[in-house]
Amino acid sequence: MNLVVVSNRVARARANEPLTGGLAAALLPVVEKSGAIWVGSSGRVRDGLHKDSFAEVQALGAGALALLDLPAAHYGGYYEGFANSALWPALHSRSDLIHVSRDDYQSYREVNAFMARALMRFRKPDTAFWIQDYHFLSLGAELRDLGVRHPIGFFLHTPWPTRAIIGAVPHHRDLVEAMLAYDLIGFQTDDDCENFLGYLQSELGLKIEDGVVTSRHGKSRCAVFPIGIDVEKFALQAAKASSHPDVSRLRRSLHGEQLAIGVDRLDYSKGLVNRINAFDRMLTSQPALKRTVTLLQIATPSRGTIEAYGNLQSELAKLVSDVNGRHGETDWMPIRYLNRGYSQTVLAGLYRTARVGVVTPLHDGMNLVAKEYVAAQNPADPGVLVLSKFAGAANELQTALLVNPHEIDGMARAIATAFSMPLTERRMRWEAMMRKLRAGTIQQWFADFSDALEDAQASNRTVVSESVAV
Ligand code: ADQ
Repeated sequence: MNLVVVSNRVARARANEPLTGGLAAALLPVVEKSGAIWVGSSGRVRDGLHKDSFAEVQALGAGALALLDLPAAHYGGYYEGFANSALWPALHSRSDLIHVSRDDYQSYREVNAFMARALMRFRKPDTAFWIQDYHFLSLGAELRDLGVRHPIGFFLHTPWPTRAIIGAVPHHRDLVEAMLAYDLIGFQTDDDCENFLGYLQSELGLKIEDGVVTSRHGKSRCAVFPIGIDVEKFALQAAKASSHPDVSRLRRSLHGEQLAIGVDRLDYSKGLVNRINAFDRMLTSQPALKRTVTLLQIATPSRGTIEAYGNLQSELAKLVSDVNGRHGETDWMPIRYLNRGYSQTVLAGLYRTARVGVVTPLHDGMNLVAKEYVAAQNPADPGVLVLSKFAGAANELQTALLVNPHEIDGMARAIATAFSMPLTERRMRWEAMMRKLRAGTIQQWFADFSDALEDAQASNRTVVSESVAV
């Protein structure tokens, strides 16, 4: 099978650029090895584009990376507009933040159609397309309209919410109907898959049998493929990174305090405000912890031109400064707050230096930081993961200290418990999590989805002629 992977962002749009998006970071090593062609946005836009607007095609392992300039007239409406101001908030159960301008949906569909036309250049008899994420819900339908009968799979990296919440997105029926052009639709968790199937049944009145739905496009299989990381590579990177200058400097600066770490894109779904409030609450209720602990919060700015993100950035900066102002001393600050990206190597070393990993999203498809933190630990003296129940990763990482990020007191207690946890318990919890990570690596995820895509198409599209109208 000749695989073409499509995502909005691709790794290395610019040489040596740090990867701060989960999708790009996760996909790079496997796509590199598989020989697949990875197509995505170059990050640039242009006027007057036709389908051959590839800025460049460069080698990527045994395959290639193809970067596409997107049409300037539609980019804002597609990316900042419909994808990130309608779909993203809804998919993370924040329908209060949905904000769409009049032409956003049209632009979203135009960019999906534009991408479909561009992809035709990679079509060979044995090609299979694997589309990533919410930016391209309707790309499969556009490819079908161009006559593509090849296998097309789709994987959603975010959660899929309940019918009521997705129903708040303008044109939701149109979009979900378009998704049925995919042979295989993958989700991170059982809940996401069940919510999606529930929508198909109750909103579209479709019949589902063993996860397979029949529509006018033929059959689409819906299934769960929890994404993982390259566990061994990350563990090795973390061990080596201990001597990296950035990591050594951090260790030297600690003067015996224990470190907690948070690493996130600056996004309202990540629960950053609640986390800082919990750290504050912990220091207020257990003042003896002052000077003995520090939180290193790395929050990389993301989608800054969207109002909700700009507001969050200001709110967090103010909150951190308030907590530091109240609890800090001339030679100790409770929170070190950084708005920048780091290489994966440095990040691995920072995780390993921290006794506690704090990953407390309000909603998250999976959350790779949780998995990376676990993989980076020193087996002889591992740290403790404090993890939100609402991250997909909580399904696998059951021996983390699971918290409800809306319960600030409970989170404060869990962080304090993590700091004081004895070595035997830390090891027991960590070993159980490592077994889970090793059973579900990124390599496994890639292989499972690709195999399922091959199988799904073989059985599904044979029925196109006897299809049932949606
Ligand atoms: P994201 O929402 O981007 O991903 P996440 O899964 O946590 O979230 O991945 C973030 C990735 O970016 C991690 O690999 C992390 O190491 C990296 N990163 C974050 N901050 C960084 C920084 N400052 N410097 C360098 N690297 C940084 C989406 C979904 C998730 C899902 C992933 C993958 O929202 O739920 O887990 O896709 O499917």
